[in-house]
Amino acid sequence: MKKLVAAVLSLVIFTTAYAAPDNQSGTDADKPNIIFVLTDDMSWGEMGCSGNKIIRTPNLDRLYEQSLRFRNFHVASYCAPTRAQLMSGRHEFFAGVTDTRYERDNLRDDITILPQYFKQAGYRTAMIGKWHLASVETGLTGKPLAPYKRGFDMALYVRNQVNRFNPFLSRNGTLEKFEGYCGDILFAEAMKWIENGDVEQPYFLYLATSIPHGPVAAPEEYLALYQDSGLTKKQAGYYAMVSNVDTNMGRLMQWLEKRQGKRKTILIFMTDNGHAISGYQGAGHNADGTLQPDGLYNAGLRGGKNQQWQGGTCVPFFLYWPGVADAARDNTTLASGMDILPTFCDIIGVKPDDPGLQGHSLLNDVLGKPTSVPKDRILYNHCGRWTYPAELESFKYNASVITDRYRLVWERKGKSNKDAERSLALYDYRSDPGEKQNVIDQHPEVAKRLQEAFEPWWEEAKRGMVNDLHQLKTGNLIGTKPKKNKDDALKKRKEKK
Ligand SMILES: [Ca+2]
Repeated sequence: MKKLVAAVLSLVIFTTAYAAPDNQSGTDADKPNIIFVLTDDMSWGEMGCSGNKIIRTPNLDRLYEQSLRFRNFHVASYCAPTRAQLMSGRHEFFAGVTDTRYERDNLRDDITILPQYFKQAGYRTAMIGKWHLASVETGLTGKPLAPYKRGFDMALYVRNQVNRFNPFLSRNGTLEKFEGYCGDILFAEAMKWIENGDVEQPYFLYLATSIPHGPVAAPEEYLALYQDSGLTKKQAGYYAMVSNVDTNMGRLMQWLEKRQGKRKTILIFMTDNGHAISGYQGAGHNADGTLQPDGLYNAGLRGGKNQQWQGGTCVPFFLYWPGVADAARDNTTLASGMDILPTFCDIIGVKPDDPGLQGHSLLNDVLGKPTSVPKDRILYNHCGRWTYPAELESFKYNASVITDRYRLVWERKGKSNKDAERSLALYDYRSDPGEKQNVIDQHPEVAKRLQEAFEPWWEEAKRGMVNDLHQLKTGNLIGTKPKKNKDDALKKRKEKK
């Protein structure tokens, strides 16, 4: 009850103290700073606040207790596509991103991206850590893909994974060597960048760690936390990396508390996909998304990274905003990584100019007002990752369709992501978050409606896959050529005889 009173009070204070900026010029005293922390390969499962009895995350648990928590927030089930959603406000396919490599992680260069809107609003901008939206220097229309050439004043980054110890990082294109552990370095550099700025100017900081993604490596003091836990060495290392993130979040939060002045700072913590250590299926998960006997705690969700169930796409999203969202509050709006860009634009008073924008602003949700996300919203989750663009059509049903209540999944029967062996399943995830009960026979009309929605979506999505289309058009196909079907080859040989 106390929490509820605090939440209501904070809302009352907010509504009188804050008015969303309605102009697009220069700085504005009402514009808050925004710090957006994104971790890599970490899920609801890796936090004490969601019931994990082994892991140590006291700072994230504290943030959870003070934050607005989006409980039905979905991203792609793997790295680069989620980042494409965040930066573009589009589904990743419509932003050109269908994989983490093969030049299909290049965020198309003909759209305005998130930091550019912050620049329009007069913000100072930085990104620190893992970019993962550029395999090459320039995009298909010849524009640069590096973050410091796309709206970030300062980018201290690598294209993909930051080395765990003593990493090299590019600062606006110039390599710098650092001493120490990557998690500590990224957070320290973030605070340094804030400290060195003009206090009169609002800032946007995007801090994307490359942990706890594999390879597993963490400082001894964090490994020691789990030495008697009964975990395997790899599992303990994974948890140790999470605990390092947690410690650094604690440092950042304490530091911010001392600095909170007239201009408030929004702190967001989010992760880029579901549970994993490394590996294609999501460590500890079987092909059907169930946990292996020695798998790690997954907060009751089915599936992990690269998979199509809740555990692959439903990730933690905590938002802390002093005076606005600073008490425990759960929100269950069907939200998406695509919503970040329109939400931030709404907060800073900029109108996105992208006609292909697909996200919705969550500002109403943040303010505790009725959501502006349509009740009939449908999210399309697709784990692209075809190894060769010529075979993308045969991966068509490596997908799931999510509504406010249901999730339709084309579940594969075999090991391959191709479409040969699949069966349809429907889950009522609101009442069955672990997706144990297939209710397709009880609700065939829902399944039919979602299947019918998916078909035209896929045709449209293909038109957005500019990098795949370019490779197909030029014949310069990058990736692993599929092996010829052995049976066909055998048949042909027999026919010749
Ligand atoms: Ca990831």
